[in-house]
Parts: sequence; structure tokens; C-alpha cells
Amino acid sequence: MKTALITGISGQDGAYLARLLLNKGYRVYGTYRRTSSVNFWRIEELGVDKHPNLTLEEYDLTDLGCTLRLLERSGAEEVYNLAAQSFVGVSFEQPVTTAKITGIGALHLLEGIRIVNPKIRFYQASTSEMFGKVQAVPQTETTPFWPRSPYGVAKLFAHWSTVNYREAYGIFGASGILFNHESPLRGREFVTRKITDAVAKIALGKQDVLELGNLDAKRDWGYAEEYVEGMWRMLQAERPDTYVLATKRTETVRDFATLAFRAAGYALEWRGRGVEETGVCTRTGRVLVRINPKFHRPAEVDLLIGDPAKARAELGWEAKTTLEQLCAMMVEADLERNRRGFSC
Ligand code: NDP
Ligand code: GDR
Repeated sequence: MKTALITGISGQDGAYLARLLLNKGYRVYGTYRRTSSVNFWRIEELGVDKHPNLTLEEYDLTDLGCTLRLLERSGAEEVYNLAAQSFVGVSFEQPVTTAKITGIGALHLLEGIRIVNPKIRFYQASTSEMFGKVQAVPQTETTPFWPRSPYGVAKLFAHWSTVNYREAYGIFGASGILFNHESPLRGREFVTRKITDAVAKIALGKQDVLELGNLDAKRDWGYAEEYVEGMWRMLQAERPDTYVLATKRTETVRDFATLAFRAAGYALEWRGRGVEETGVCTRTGRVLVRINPKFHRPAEVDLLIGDPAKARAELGWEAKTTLEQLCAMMVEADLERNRRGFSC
């Protein structure tokens, strides 16, 4: 039986990856943070929280000693570093905390692997945010980076640290440059889930209007469950490398909102420009979406679209779920949850 360690099992990807590895017969150690109220709703929703091969470990990525003990205790052969302060917006308000968790935290694991067991295979959750102010379209493994947020900068540090430990110490460090991936398990602070949850609440008469920031930002959105499969494939490869996982399709935030409202039976028409822009229901004339400048970021990533050709050729990975299917799945889940008063 193989043993894997997943940091950040309480997050979206951690939950899906845990289910994938448990289904493959792995023993899984999954880490969560000590908080006043632990949040296991995702692994509960996937029905793996009580799996006999799952061990939940209290852990903070910023603590080197804790990292060393965890690597030793778990005896993990594969380590998936998914833990991070992962919200770009918050990283502008908490840049130092973000650097410590998202940047230095990954280095703690790499150092831990070097000290405890250099044979451990390591996956680093890198991100399309590292491309930031994009230098080429579509983005590939060789596109130059230009991060536009403290989060992007911290992730770039972790990415290059992974590459450096690969080159300097021969550690099997794989870096997955994943473009946005979403699901019904996405946190509600991220724009897709914020939209699908609001659409459900508006449809059920529990919310009047949805407030958003930059509607023009373009993202390459895929389905999270498929992306964790890609992470696993990277650690089964013959040699460690860097791979882009993406759909090669990009849409605006405005388009995603239009799709989400359509999935709940609303036709939206966009009127006005800039901060005056509104999304209006064509049937009733009611304003369903408006702009709130507080959701704008000090520096924005305007256009992300990834080319996953290398992952397809070398790992046999490709995204299958369309944005329409993903959006409908998320709206459906949020309608169902809101009907039963669920609040995560
Ligand atoms: P989430 O925000 O859903 O999950 C992040 C996880 O990290 C949570 O379990 C969180 O715990 C944990 N965490 C935060 N701080 C610490 C800390 N100091 N010590 C230990 N654990 C901590 O992210 P996703 O699942 O969406 O993403 C997984 C990873 O992939 C992240 O690193 C993210 O940056 C990266 N990524 C995500 C993409 C996406 O589109 N989803 C795209 C590219 C990269 P808690 O529940 O307590 O907050
Ligand atoms: P992102 O995701 O920053 O791409 O990072 P997010 O969903 O937060 O933003 C996507 C785009 O939508 C715009 N936007 C808004 N965003 C939020 N959160 N709330 C709003 O109201 C809103 N209105 C417009 C944003 O400005 C942005 O352009 C995600 C995270 O999962 C990272 O951890 C991961 O690395 C990247 O995806 C790839």
C-alpha cells in the first residue's frame, strides 16, 4: 500500500485528491489547521472523512519542526503540497502572511524532504497567477512569468524552489502550473462559486443582487476533480517536470455570470459601462448584478489561457468537462444546498 501526504485536505483540491488516492488504495495522511472550528465539510460531502485508510493530522505549513515530524511520522512516499493562503485578493492585504505560508511553507517541505527522505516524490501546487501580466497567448511551460499579486510572487518562489531542489539535490519535485479549476466544493470567496451561490439565493428569494468587481477579467476555468488526477499523474511520471493543466478556453467573469444565471432560468442583458455596468433580467428588467469597486484589485491579471499540450502528450491528461457543464453543476449544487439551508 502506497502512502501519500496531502497538505490542505480541508480545501477544494485536497478533498478531491484524497478521494482519488483512497480509491486507488493509498493510505492517506491529510493535514488541516487548528482553528476555532475545523472545516471538514468537503471531505464529508465526498464521503471520505471516516475512511479507514485516512488519517487527519493537525499541521501548520509555517512550522518547520512540525513539517519534519509529519514527514517522519507519516512515512509518506508522495507529498502533495496543496496548502496555501490561496486567495489572491487577501494577499494584497496580508502579503507577509501569504509569503510565509504560500512561499516559505513550500520550502519547509522541500527542506524536510531533503533531511528526512530525499526519495519522497513532491508535488507543488503552482499556478497560472505566476504568468500575471501575460507575455504570450496561450501560456505554456516556457512562457515568462510576471506575477501581479503577493500571492503570485509567493507561488513563484515556491515554484522555483521546487525546480531548484530538483536540479540541486535530485529530488523528485514536480510543479503543476494549474489554471483556475472550480467545482461545487470551491470556496465562496472565489468568483465562480460566489456567482453560483448568489444565483441560487436570488432564484430562491434569499438575496436581491450580486455585487462583483472586474467583469472583464478572462480566465481559463476547468473542473477541479479532473485536475487532481493530473497532479497524481505528474508524480507517477518517470522524471519530475513542470506541466500546465488548463482547458485552452478563456471567458470573462461577465460570461460566467451570464452562464450561471442562464442555468437557473434567467436571461441577462448587460447595460452601462465601467462601475455603472449592470446585469439586468431581460424578462422583468430587474437589476441582478452590479459593480462594487471594493472587489477590484490593486493589480489585475487580465487574461489567462493555458495550453496543456505537454500534459496531454506526456501524461495523457486532458480536461473534459465544458464550462457550461461545470457552471450548471455548480448552480445545481448551490440550489440544492440553499434549499436545505447549508452555509459553506
Ligand atoms: P483552498 O483555499 O480551497 O485550500 C487551501 C488549503 O490550505 C486549505 O486546506 C487551508 O486550510 C490550507 N492552509 C492554509 N494555510 C495553511 C497553513 N498555514 N498551514 C497548513 N494549511 C494551510 O485551495 P484549493 O484547494 O483551491 O487549491 C489548492 C492549492 O492549489 C493551493 O495551493 C492553491 O493556491 C493552488 N492552486 C489552486 C488553483 C485553483 O484554481 N483552485 C489553481 C492553481 C493553484 P483551511 O481550510 O484551514 O483554510
Ligand atoms: P483568481 O480567482 O484570482 O483567478 O485565483 P478569483 O475567483 O478570486 O478571481 C477571478 C477573477 O474574477 C475577478 N472578480 C472577482 N473575484 C472575486 N473573488 N470576487 C469578486 O467579486 C470578483 N469580481 C471580479 C477577479 O478580479 C479575478 O480577475 C484563483 C485562486 O484559486 C488561486 O489560488 C489560483 O492560483 C488561481 O485561481 C489560478
